[in-house]
Amino acid sequence: MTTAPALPRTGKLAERAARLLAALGATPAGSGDLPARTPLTGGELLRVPAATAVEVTCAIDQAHSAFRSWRTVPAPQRAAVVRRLGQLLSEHLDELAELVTLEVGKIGAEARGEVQEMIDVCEFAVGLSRQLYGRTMASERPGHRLMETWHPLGVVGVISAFNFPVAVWSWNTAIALVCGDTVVWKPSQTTPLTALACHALLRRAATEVGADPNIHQLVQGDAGVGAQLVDDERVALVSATGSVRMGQAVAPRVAARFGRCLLELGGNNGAVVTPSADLELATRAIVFAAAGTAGQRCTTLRRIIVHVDVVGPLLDRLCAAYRQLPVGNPLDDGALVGPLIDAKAYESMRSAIERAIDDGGELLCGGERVDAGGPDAYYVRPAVVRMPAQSAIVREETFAPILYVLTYHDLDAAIELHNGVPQGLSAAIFTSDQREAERFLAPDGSDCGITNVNIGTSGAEIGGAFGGEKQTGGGRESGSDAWKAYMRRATNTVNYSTELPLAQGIRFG
Ligand code: UN1
Repeated sequence: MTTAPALPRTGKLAERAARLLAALGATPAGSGDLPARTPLTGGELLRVPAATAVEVTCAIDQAHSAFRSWRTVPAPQRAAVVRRLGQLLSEHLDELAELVTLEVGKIGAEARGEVQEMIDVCEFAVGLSRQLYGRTMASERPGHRLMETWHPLGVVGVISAFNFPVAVWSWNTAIALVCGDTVVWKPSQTTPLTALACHALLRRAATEVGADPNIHQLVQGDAGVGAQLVDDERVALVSATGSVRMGQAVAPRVAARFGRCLLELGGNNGAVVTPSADLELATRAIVFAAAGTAGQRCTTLRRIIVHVDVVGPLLDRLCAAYRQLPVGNPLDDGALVGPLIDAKAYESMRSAIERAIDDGGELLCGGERVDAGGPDAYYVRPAVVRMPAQSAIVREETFAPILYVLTYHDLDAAIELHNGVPQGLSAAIFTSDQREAERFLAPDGSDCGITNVNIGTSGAEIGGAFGGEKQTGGGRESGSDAWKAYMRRATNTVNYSTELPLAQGIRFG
């Protein structure tokens, strides 16, 4: 272990968390079954009560009955809640970001970026509230109008993951609320405090603009709580972010009751680096995408596929940059890599590196634990591992900062390797050759939901639809027309003539 400066004690962090919660308008948690830990030291900050089965049912009841009137409030009026939420988030940006740092270990800049993403999506949703457009189509019948109308869907169950504890909630909730849905949120059990804070801010926003605060419900707890949302017929849409395993458990159950699912599951994101790439720019982009957030984004860059002619110079730059990455207390301004979320994450990182080495991989740099927060904190140096082939471990998503390096001779083979994994979230190509860039964006190029040129795989803007293909689950949330997943479409035909012409020219009687 290498040594870094000591961190504040857990007790001090707990006091800080309680003060932040109070400033954000949440009742500081007292006793309860759910421990809120900080990865900064691994210690317990506070405890939060978990919802009982009866409380979950009651939360769904309340969201369901709030929906009955919320759906008839005009969308631009519904937007008032989201507009106020955006303002409150701007006022409390630093406090909420610091709570994210305490609970998840993100460095300050990334935690503030996460809250900024929430503010951005609130603005987007407010604008959207006046643009929930349906089409009018040309009817084949005289004196008829054919059109579609988008209506609110119902209760949306939001299941979110620890790594974006607040932004993913906001993408779903801001859009769902302007669409006229109500929300029951089951956050990760690892992040109960930021959930309390968001819930308090949203309820405050609703109360201040005169809306029914029951449009949002928070249910905290383990997978059993999520299962109730999954199985309850009144939950029209289950929007779940997490592992492929979680998605495989959720999707068939929701499908069995003909509910809707929006899944944001694992990623195994790759970047192709071609001979014409600007290596300086590519290196900076790769370091942020692969080592940022300690490798714990679903968009984290996990594989680079580098042309043999540039692999040497690229790896020289990359390893030099990796060796200088400051790993440590995310409350310090200088840190760029905070801790892993817990011991399990560290174990999976270690075992993935071992498996990669067994497969003939060479650990070029990183991978070791850094002694920063005491025995229960898991700070690691991000790792770069050169692989002879895309073996089974490379095709898996390990939620930790490991970057696998593969090489290629021709672009077709690179694209084949790139797409040769079960996940399909985010992709990038670094090139100055327009043909190569276009080829990567073409139908026979990257098979991912997000595909970038000369930008890393992570850090997507909210204006685009976010999500991916294959085992990533196919869902799209946030920008573009992702709102359609949160509404139901009605096709309407209106006859304003005095005749009754039938479609397809049918004569009946
Ligand atoms: C996630 O990791 O769950 O593109 C979401 C990004 C962020 C969202 C990541 N806008 O990295």
